[in-house]
Amino acid sequence: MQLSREDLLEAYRRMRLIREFEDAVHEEFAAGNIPGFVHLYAGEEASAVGMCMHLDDRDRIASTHRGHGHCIAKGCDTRAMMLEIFGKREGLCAGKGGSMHIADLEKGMMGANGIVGGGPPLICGAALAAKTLGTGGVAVAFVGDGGSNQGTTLESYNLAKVWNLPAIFVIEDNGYAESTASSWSVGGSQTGRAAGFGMPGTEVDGFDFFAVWEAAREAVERARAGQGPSLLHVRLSRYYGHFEGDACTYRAADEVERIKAEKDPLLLFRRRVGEAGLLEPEDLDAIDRQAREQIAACVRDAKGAAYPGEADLTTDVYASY
Ligand SMILES: Cc1ncc(C[n+]2csc(CCOP(=O)(O)OP(=O)(O)O)c2C)c(N)n1
Ligand SMILES: [Mg+2]
Repeated sequence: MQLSREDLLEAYRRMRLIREFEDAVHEEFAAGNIPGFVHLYAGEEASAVGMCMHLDDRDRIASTHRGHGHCIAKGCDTRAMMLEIFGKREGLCAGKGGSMHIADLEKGMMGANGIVGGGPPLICGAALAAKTLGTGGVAVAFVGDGGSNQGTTLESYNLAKVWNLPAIFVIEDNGYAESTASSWSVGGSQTGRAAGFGMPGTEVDGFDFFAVWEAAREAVERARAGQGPSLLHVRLSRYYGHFEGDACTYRAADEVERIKAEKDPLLLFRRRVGEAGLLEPEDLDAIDRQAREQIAACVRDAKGAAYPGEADLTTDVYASY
């Protein structure tokens, strides 16, 4: 399996859309236009996109509190997402979820999650359903390094193994859980933990889209072939604070600037496809322009849209089956 020219353009488009989306949300939050708590995914794009490029409508993902990138990578509509984050009625969840509870079940995006470690049990259910119904689908949980220490995550590894589920755990290790360094808080190693549960675990350079794509390909192939769960330990970095408003006193002043200059995932992608003669800079510049315009339009629409009204208060409270 190889990446076609269309795949490369699509991967770059999704990564650029995530970056533009997050930069725009950062600005709008600072201007006081967005209610609630917001955690941004900028810098981590290669992880969500490298994995989701292998997924289709059969497949489910569970996200974290840092969920916008996972949504965009899985194909959620950026306009409906932006409206949701602004709390507007036409948002993806009718303006009732916001950033941390954004979901789109039609796209197999089971939700951002305010509960750290909440995603892994969900994907065990989704993977069990896929296995039982024989859909060929896989289920992927994105989990932070902090989330990797939750009992729910470790219990899910065990369930996924004993039930031989088409499940993949993507540990997005951005070096911190809030202000706590993962080098200080994670015992043993992520791949060692995977081995302890009898599943393959792979260390992945999360700045390198191609490395994530390759490791994800193997994990998805295994899952679809009925060979059970896998874990990827993806090392990456977040560019903004833990949440919008975080003063980041626990990080060296130049830490992020250095990473941005040396190994930004979009920069690395551009360099790699350029050196290999796979895409022209103009192809990528056109995507940059389109993404900027698309996200600017989302923000304009979100600002102009209506909030839910009183009559919306009691709808969407219970699910009907
Ligand atoms: C069960 C639970 N405990 C604590 C919190 C508070 N909390 C929110 S995010 C966070 C840190 C998560 O770190 P990590 O999993 O590494 O994800 P990152 O923010 O780095 O993407 C914590 C402790 C929570 N939301 N849920
Ligand atoms: Mg973290």
